[in-house]
Amino acid sequence: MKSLSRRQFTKSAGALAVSSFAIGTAKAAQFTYKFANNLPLAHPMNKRAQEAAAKIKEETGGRFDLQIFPSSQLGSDTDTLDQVRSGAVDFFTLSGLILSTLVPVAAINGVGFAFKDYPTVWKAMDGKLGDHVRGEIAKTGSIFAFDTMWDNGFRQTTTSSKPIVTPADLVNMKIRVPPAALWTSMYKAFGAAPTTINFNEVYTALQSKVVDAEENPLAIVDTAKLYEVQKYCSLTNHMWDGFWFLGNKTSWDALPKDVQAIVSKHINAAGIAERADVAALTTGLQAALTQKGMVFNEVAPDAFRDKLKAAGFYKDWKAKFGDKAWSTLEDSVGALG
Ligand code: X2X
Repeated sequence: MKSLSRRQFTKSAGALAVSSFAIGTAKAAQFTYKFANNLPLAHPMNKRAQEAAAKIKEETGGRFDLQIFPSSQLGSDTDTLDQVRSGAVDFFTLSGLILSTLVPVAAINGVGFAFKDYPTVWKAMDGKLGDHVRGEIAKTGSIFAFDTMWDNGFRQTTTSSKPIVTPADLVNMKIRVPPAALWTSMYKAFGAAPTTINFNEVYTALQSKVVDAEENPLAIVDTAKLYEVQKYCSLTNHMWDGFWFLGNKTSWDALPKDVQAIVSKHINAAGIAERADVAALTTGLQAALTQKGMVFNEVAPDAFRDKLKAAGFYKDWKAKFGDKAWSTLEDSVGALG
């Protein structure tokens, strides 16, 4: 939220300007907004957000200060979703699947083995499928999503116990899943034993063997140092996951139009740059993580897809998402289930 009302700012601006001229101190920002996320500082998301913050500050002449809170510093994803709805935080990047606890259709990009590659992902998320989800997010009235979705990545499966080569290897596997019905449902369909844990507790849960497995894109396995507590990395590519850059509607509406335009321009551009970073990182990370001791293997995805099909996973989720959303997904990725 803004730190000073407009009237307070006008009253104090003169004094601040004089003192900053005289002693060279920075002017206090008129708007200080909080951006919370669950990723480590080293992840491209935070690097690009920091760059965007600097550009926004410069282009608004210091009026807008974007404060970044990485690594779930302000709370777990579940807590932070409440905070962005209430306005306690102004911006929050959240996986569409977790957002589905509030906006059910937002989980749709996470349908198992739906997306085959990045061109297909961005065509859908920058096109009709993304528009549909963004529209549903706006209908909440409390939050909205920026135009550019940020990349999390294609998710891979890590374990401390054994590689996942066929779907049978997942049976009874104690695997951590993020807090979202689609994730739990998918691992139940595989016959695994999924446990819901917010990301800020994943490292410890793996270390203490509360769970033996988790799944995340390589950029996270690396930057969150999950390789320290996981041995095997199976390239299952079972789902593509992205972050909606969410804003609190009331906070946003309190900004002058020119500030809004500068903030959205730089946030959306940072999202595009972050996509390229994650894609570039992913190609080199298998070698880097192998050096750090992880053992990689590939899988035949058809066997996993067939297992989900046989368990009724696609049929169930088509019914939950509804025909319209499902056909928008299938228009992008081809027939499912
Ligand atoms: O919680 C996770 O695993 C993460 C970081 O990938 C998400 O935000 C969904």
